[in-house]
Amino acid sequence: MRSILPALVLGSWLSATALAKLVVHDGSFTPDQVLRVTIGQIDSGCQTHQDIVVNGTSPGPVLHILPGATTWVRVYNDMDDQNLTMHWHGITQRLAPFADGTPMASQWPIPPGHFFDYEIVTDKDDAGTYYYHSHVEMQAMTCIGALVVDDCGQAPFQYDDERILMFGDWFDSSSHSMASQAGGAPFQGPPETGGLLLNGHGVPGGKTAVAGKDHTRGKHSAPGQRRQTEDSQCELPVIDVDAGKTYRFRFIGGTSLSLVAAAFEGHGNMTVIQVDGSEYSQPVSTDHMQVGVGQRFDVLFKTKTAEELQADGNRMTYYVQMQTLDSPRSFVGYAVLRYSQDAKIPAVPANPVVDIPTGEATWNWMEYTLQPLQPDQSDFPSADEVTRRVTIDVGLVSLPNGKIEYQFNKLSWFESTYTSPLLVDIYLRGEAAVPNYEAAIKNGGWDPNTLAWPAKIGEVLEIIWQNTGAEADRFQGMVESHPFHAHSKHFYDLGGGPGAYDADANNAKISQLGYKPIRRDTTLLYSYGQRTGAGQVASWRGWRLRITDAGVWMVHCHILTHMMIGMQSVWVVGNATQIEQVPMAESQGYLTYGGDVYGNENYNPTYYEWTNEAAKQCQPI
Ligand SMILES: [Cu+2]
Repeated sequence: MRSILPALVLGSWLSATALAKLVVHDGSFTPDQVLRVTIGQIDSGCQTHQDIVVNGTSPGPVLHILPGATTWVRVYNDMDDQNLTMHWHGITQRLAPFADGTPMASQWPIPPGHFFDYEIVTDKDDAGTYYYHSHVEMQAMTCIGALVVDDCGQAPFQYDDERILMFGDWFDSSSHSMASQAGGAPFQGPPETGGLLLNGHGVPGGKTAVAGKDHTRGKHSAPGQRRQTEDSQCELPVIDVDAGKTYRFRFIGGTSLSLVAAAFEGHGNMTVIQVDGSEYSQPVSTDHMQVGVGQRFDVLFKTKTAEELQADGNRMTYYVQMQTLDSPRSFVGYAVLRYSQDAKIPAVPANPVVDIPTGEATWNWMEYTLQPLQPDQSDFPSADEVTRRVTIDVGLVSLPNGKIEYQFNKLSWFESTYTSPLLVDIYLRGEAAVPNYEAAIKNGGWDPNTLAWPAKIGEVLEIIWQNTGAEADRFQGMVESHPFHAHSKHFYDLGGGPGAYDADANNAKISQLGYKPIRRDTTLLYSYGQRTGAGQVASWRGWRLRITDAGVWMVHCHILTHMMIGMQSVWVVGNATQIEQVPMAESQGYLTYGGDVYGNENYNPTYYEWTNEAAKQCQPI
């Protein structure tokens, strides 16, 4: 029904199972999912305010899709004056190069009043926990939702039911004004979280939770204003469970800046079974979770039996403690694990209910620990296979205009760096728009002309993040933690530590431990509590990966305020011929702002559809 052209067979760098065709999304086309993004009312943090919502709420709806499948998600930009994109965080999108949702890197943003049909192409082994969020400015503060790739058949672990536990930061400010402030001059200083949210709800610092009352909704506030609502949403967030069951808890680091630790009062250890989707891990037991911005952890959680609840005085609620780690000020917040919907939601406890380890324990949590469930299927390259090491110095500097900027080997990247998306530019100008590999090698990995980082298909890269003490005025010698996220292909994490990376020492450590890393898409370059001289090396984090998928892919810190002041990079994998997978005639609609792939009520867009034939083998459970 969707096809108007016969399927085309693709180049050899693509999966043999992939087919592509041109499709018109006219009146006969029904998207698999629809997301409408607009400015709306958010009841959160004991206040109501206006910010970006998805299908009327923040977070938006939980999307369930299948592995080994092509899913079309229609995203409407119903905002009046802001651009929009949607990124499918953790999905490689190797077969949908224009649908990765990175504005000015892989696509033009969706103009107000238009929609874009995102094609999400999953691989057969992509089952796991992901999320979607806008990649424009700091819209991901509220324009966000969970994305679950369901298992193809039975999951390798048994559980009765599942719950999403998505963390968020609460701020007394809108995403647009926070973004303007972050990029402003003079720099006002790093923002602190106002409170932690679980699935969009929470009680921020300075607010008193209301225990167990009926909800009485406050009146809607005027646009841009906040008003205190006495009852509405000033209760602790709740996760409802039944006694005597095993749950798959899908933790999602949907915060804007906080590294969050969480633990459950009065319950036994959890078992980690997956991290960042895509590959199950060997089970690892832990008494608390630690989830950085952009990370996902799936765990098995056993609830108390009816007898155990009875023995505990028929208690029906237990606290979930959530606290920020590795930030100048620690915030402690709470949620409630509830065994009966009749049970009253308790108020915030006077004191912390569990002891969550901090400091050194933060930096050691799950390090050199998570290994693939099926090690024989691991594609972890050995140290001998590495063809190039890119060492990236992470710095913070002051500019003459009073702004401050994060840099990777002295390069910052902003949405405003390019006047058109680099992928579009490569379509229009071919090899001239592709970063020059030789020039980049001589320049710390990035090409001074295109301001992008090239990689060749077939390379085995080691990317070493090297933290340095800030050189910026007022912040000299400061060292922070950064959750670095890679779009497209997942990497193998080599670990991290204080000081400078020592390849021989770390390779020896990995072989001595017999450690086989698991695939990840977001890992933390920790501060290790360091303070050092301006520009001095402070700590490191290492990644290793095989370069396979042509396209324009971003690698960046996932702290939204850090992204706003330059902590992003654009990588170009492959040459122009390898990247231009969509034939020129069929790609025209993608090449201009508001072009023919951006539909509205008067216009049916035409897309290039990639199909993963492996989808046919998957039957959902
Ligand atoms: Cu950062």
